[in-house]
Amino acid sequence: MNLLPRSLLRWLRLLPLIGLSIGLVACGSSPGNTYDPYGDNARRIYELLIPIWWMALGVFVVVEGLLIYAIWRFRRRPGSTAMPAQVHGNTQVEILWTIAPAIIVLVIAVLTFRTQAANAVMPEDALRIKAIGHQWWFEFQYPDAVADGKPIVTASDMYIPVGRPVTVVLESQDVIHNFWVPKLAGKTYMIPGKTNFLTFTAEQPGIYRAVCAEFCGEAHALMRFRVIAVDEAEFNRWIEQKKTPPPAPAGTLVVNGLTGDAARGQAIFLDARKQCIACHAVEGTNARGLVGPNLTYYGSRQTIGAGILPYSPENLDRWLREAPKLKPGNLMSRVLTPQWIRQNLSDQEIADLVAYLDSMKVSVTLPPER
Ligand code: HEC
Ligand SMILES: [Cu+2]
Repeated sequence: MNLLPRSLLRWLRLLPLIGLSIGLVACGSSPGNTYDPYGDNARRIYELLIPIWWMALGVFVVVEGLLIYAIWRFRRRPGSTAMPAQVHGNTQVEILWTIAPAIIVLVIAVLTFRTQAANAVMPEDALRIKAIGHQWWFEFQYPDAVADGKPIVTASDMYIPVGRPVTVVLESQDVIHNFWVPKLAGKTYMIPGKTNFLTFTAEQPGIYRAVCAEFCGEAHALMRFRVIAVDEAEFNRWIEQKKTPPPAPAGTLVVNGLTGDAARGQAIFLDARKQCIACHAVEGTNARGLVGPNLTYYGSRQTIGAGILPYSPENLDRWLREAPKLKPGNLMSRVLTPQWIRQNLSDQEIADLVAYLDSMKVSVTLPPER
């Protein structure tokens, strides 16, 4: 004999499923959570989502309720053999279920247009930042902060001031990308040959994760960036430091047991045979390549390879050796193939390059991760 009635046992079998659902819902604290906005743009989208969510719940309850009621009320009863009454159509019901959804959709449309209009406002005093999508990394230019006739340029870390509207001018170098900072602003396309605009204000200091949200080729899933929102004074301090090119490199750094020399690293970096300057720029040197990210003050970056590794000299060493494996398809590895690296960069040269790139630093006080 069973200890528990059969029907109860059957319900118990649902427990793992319920546990799994609760577990998945608990993923809510992730950095991509749009239910936890920290910016006005994302907050408006969130505030649009909530009424739509309730309307959807209402539709669900009414439709499923009617369905369950019909199944129960008109179920086959024991002993009944007769065919149920066969009906076709009911004009009143059909009018009702055409008009009711139309009204719901209309309400959603009005709410959506209101949100879109509010999010499209571009205040005159907004800070402009140009964001350019590349396969597979994001470039950021600060046209309001010009040094030596050129805007400050960086990649993967987008610094913004807290509490001040930022208008991101979105462009693409190659294919269609999509700029998405889930906790700050809605997705916006970066389209080659067309300029889009996205305005938002970060309400609190923080490091916000962001991604490319449009499939753009082999390494699309490894195309990330961070928005680093700091208070206005700190932001201006960052800008001012970036306006001056890095000083002549000096000092050494121990990476994986080898002592890298920053000055020697710079010489390797600038040596045309080592290829780096064909694709990378560093302000104040004759490295002016535009294919890859601008590496000025690289030592202050938060990540390596468009967000795939946290920044550290050890990870930079890994990137220079294993980029083809760490980020399959990346455009640097078309030239720096595993074989090319083996033949052209010794362990010592890699240590020197790491020491050089790591030596270029600006000082910033980082806000918390959100
Ligand atoms: C063919 C062009 C090309 C050459 C040559 C090249 N790179 Fe790159 N590099 C790139 C591209 C493109 C990326 C971005 C890859 C990605 O994230 O998808 C990159 C990324 C990097 C990064 C990471 C940048 C970031 O934003 O995190 C570093 C560091 C780097 N390269 C250093 C070097 C060094 C040092 C050399 C010379 C030994 C070199 N590169 C040669 C194109 C090149
Ligand atoms: Cu992309």
